[in-house]
Amino acid sequence: MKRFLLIVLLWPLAAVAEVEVRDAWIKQLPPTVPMRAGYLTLYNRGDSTMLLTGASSDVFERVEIHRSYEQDGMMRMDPVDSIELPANTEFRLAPGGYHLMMMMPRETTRAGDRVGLVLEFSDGSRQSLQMTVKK
Ligand SMILES: [Cu+2]
Repeated sequence: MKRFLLIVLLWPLAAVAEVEVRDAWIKQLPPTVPMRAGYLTLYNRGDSTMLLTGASSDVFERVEIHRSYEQDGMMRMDPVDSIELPANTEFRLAPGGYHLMMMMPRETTRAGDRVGLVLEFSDGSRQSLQMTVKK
């Protein structure tokens, strides 16, 4: 029993990830819209560069990393393989720039719902978190 408690108490320390994730959210859209953007802030607390290399969610068939940009007065977006996260640097995925393209929803979501997301990094680590659905 004592050993079990010790493991439980130590677990949160062991699980601290090198990249901190904050303010993860998705825009609420009707289920008929096949894609929506997800945003979050990443902070690399480590002392070496990390790459965000992928993401997945139980609620969406596919999640891609995209970059929005303006060209000839039109907003466009392209998939990218990864996002570079230099050591001790914050990186924001925000409207008008980088985002997670959440594609083909498997469920209807409503404002206030939480959607699970798994991020994959270049060191092989994964991080599970919740995104909040917002209007
Ligand atoms: Cu996109």
